[in-house]
Amino acid sequence: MKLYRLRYSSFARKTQMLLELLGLKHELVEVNYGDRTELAELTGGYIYVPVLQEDDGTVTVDSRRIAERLLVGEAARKLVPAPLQGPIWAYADFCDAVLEDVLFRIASPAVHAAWKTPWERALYQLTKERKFGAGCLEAWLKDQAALLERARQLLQPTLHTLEQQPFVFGERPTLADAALYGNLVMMSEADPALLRSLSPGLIAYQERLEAARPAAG
Ligand SMILES: N[C@@H](CCC(=O)N[C@@H](CS)C(=O)NCC(=O)O)C(=O)O
Repeated sequence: MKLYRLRYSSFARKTQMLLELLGLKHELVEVNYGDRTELAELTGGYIYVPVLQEDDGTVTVDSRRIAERLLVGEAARKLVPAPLQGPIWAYADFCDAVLEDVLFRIASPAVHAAWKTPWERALYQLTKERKFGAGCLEAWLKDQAALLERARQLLQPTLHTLEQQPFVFGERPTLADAALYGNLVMMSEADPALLRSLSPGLIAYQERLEAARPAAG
């Protein structure tokens, strides 16, 4: 199968971690920011990431729908084990909505600065400003200390949990960890210093989850 992603996308990196935890062989396709022809043709016009194309040609868009499709049978028993299906999905949704809403504002100015060409930076800025208003990237950079403090508050209960057990729901990784990881890797891809300033404990957790992936076959 093929996973279309942008390296800094929390939703794409969550999906990639799910595939890795499940030991599903896949090819990563780093989407060209300014030319999404392949993606548009594949999906009929949806050009967000992630998009998953399975070997039989089935195409699924939206990370939650991809997770719902992947997490059935043995895969669900592994990454959404009973009786915790409800809390695990709810924690993943918290990561994708509440947590992401703060963390992407912290990461976005650095993602913007990292684009190599002026037109990529301009296009990135345009997509953000059309949704969040003119000057949003500068405003988020200016408010970074307050945004980091809000993120620490949101993550504090999780950090307490992770002081007592290796993963969010216990001894083994679940969908919840993949969703949290997606958000953390968005931060470290933007600027590793950002994740460190959020909490050094999260770097150790990120490495622990990466080490828990089965070896690629
Ligand atoms: N609800 C979607 C959200 C997907 C999404 O917003 N993806 C962003 C990256 S995080 C994207 O593709 N943005 C396009 C762009 O930046 O041009 C999901 O969970 O997959």
